[in-house]
This record gives sequence, structure tokens and C-alpha cells, in this order.
Amino acid sequence: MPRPVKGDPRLPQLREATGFIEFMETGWSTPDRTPDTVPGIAKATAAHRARLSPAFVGRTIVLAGGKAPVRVNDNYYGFRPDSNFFWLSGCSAEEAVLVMSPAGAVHDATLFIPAPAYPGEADFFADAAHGELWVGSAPGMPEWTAALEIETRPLAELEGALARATNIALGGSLLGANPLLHAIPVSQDLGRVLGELRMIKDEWEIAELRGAVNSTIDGFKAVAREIPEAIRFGGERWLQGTFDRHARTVGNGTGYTTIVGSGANAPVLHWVRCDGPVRENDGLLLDMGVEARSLYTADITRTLPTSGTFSAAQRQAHDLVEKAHRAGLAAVGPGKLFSGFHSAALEVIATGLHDWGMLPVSVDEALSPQGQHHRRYIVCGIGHHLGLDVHDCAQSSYEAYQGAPMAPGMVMAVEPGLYFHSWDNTVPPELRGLGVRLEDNVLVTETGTEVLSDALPITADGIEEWMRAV
Ligand SMILES: [Mn+2]
Repeated sequence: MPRPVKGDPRLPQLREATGFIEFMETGWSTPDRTPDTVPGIAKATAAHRARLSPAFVGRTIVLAGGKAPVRVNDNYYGFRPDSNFFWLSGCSAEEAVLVMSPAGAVHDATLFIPAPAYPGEADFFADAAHGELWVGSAPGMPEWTAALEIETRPLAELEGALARATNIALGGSLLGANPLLHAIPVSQDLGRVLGELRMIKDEWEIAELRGAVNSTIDGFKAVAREIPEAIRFGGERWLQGTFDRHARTVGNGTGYTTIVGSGANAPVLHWVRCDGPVRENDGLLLDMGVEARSLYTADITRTLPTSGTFSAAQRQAHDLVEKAHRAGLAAVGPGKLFSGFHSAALEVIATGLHDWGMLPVSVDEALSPQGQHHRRYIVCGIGHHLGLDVHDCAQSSYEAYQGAPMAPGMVMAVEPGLYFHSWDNTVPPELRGLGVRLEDNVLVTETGTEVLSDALPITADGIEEWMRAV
């Protein structure tokens, strides 16, 4: 790709080309600079700011949106704004900073954004980061203000705003941020409070998550249809590519790195290499999520028999995980402890493993805090909050997250599994190299729960039938 020299006001080879420079100054019309925002985001983010405000009365709240990380030299990874910043602003401009200044008991919000370089300025064609010729139509202050219903100012004015601020609570991503922000300590309180507020999704967020879940289910169908092709050529890579292309087409992309684990790779919890073959009688673990254009993500797992029919061993493992999953789902609900669905699912797992003769101790001993032998086959947790981040609200306190009862508006991923590594000598030979997980996304309602992803079956029979229908 062409490359201007950083900091040089003119492309080096064109520095002396006054003909070019003068010719570039005129003859441009204005492209459509409307930012690509999701309907309803201005209202939703205003409500989020109003929820945050009372926790920081009299303090200036500053959140930096971050910048794309460098991949190598002047090449960057794709940009995704910091989730806390985005939850409050809806802004996807790189390097933007949200300042919420105290105004009595509430706050006034201002978004500081880098000024794009438009025709008539040298940077229009000389700055690969901000020049409209390089990056495409670039929303400026009026366009962001109209789209997000928030006051905007040039990023160059941030220093003045910070100088006027007192008792700053700083958060967000400081990647590429003004050095002045690096001099301010990051507020642990702000991260914690935002994590705890973000646990309760409003109607708009629930609709976005519902959309992400439905798009993900479509993606599972697209992947299932490609299994014969993956067996023939391409293996796990083909299936990963299938889902990722789907996610990019219908959403913003994937909400996390897609996991496609076939055969002996299925029990590897974070099998993101996705570079193995897919064989005819494999168990195929698919953990995949579409991130919607609003950046809310689904997180769903199913384990499919590549032949279309579970083998006896695959079915044995799947049936136990299904039983644990049902116990976990039944333990989700308003007023029920977050830790409850973990213990409900794990009790089923421990009992099943004991019945198979795989535990060296009794079920009670395994379930005791000093035991936990069954965790050899499931070292991970059984679930987590889901939202803008796949592991959402992670900065919350233990007391508000793991130690708290669930409440209406929370969205949980529930994901028990069994992971029998091919090199684990304690596993009966017929079960070695099997990994099974069931993961659904569950909304906690006033009266119970709604499994958002229940269009995907959880029984072995149901999955076989679903595979025949896709
Ligand atoms: Mn998950």
C-alpha cells in the first residue's frame, strides 16, 4: 500500500510538486459524512450517562475511546472502541474522548474528536490516519453531534477542558491518548461502577443482543452446511472462515475469536488455532458469536457430530452435558444466586462422572471445597455476563458479580461442558479426545428467564434432526 512519511506535511516524492499541490486544493465536492450508527443509540447512551451521573456527583468523568493497536510499523489492527466509552457515547471515532463535566447534580457531556482533514488542507492527502482521501468519508463535529445528540469539540481543545476539570475519574482505553491523560491515575471506581451498571441491560440493549443471537444461529446453520466441504478440503479453517464471513457480513464481525475444534481439538477450551482437519466421524465443537453493528455480542456453543449422527461415546458425553445444562438453566432467574447455576451444573457433572467410575472419590467428597476432582474435566466456569463484551462487566466487584443474586435485565451465558483430552490417561479410551459444550444466552426477566438462543436444540436427537434440516 502507498505510504506517506509520518509527520511530513507532503508526500516526500511530491514535496516539490507545486503543480500537484495546487491542483489537489480544489475541485472536490463533499461526500456523505453521516456516521454509520445504529438506530436508537443516541437515546440509549444518553440514558446510560444519566445512570452513571449520580455515582460521580461533582466529579469530572473522562473516558477515552482508544485507538487501533499497531500490527507492524504503520499497519494497524481493526479498531474497536473501548466498551465503557462506547456504552456512554455510541461513538466509533478513533482517539475520541468523552468528558462528563459536573453541572449541579448531573453532568454535561462533551465528545472531543480528532478533526478529519478535508479538501483544501495538506493533510487531506498527506495524513494516512486522518486525511479523508486515505480513510474515506470522515464524519466531523456536526455529523457526530447530529448522530449522537451530544456536543462535540475538536480533540485539540481537550487540554483546556482537562485544565478546568477537578477530581477527574478517568477510564476507557488510553491507547494513543493525549499524554495529559496518561498522567492521570485510572479510576478503579469508575471501571467498577460501569461494570456493575452495565450488568442490567435496557430494552434497546436486549433487542441488540437478541439480534446478535439470531444472527449467530444463522451462522451455525451456515457452518453446519459446510461440514462436508470442510471434510473434503480446508478443515477447521474453512468452518472458521465460513462463520467469520457471515459475522462480518451481517454484523460488525465476531465478538471474540471463533473456536472450531474438531475431534481431539474439541476438548481444548480455547482452541482458536482452528488449523486442524475435520474428519468424518468427529465431534465438532463450535463456540461462535456474531457481534452486531451496535457491538453487542452473542456467545453460543454447540457440539455437532460431523457424520450427522452422534457415536455412542459422543452421545454419552453429550447427554450428561445436556443434563448439566438443564440444571444450570433452571438455576438462572431473578433473585437466584449467580453462583447457583454453577453449582447446579457441576453437581450433575460430578454425579455423572462418578457413575462412570471416573472419580477417585465419592460425589460428596468431590463436591466439597477441598475435593473438586471433577473439575479435571471442566476447569473453566459455567457462565458469565454477556453484553458489549463477551465476558461482560468483568471490572465489577466480586460481591456484585459472582457473589450477587441475578436481577431482571441481566443476560447470562450458561455453558457447562466436558473436556476429555486425548492424552488424559484417566479417561476411558472410548471417551478420549471428546469435548462437548452447550452454551446458551439467557435473559433474566421479572418472572424467570428467556433462553434467547433456544432456536438451537440442546438434545442429541434434536441436534441430529436440526443438522438434517439445515
Ligand atoms: Mn462463553
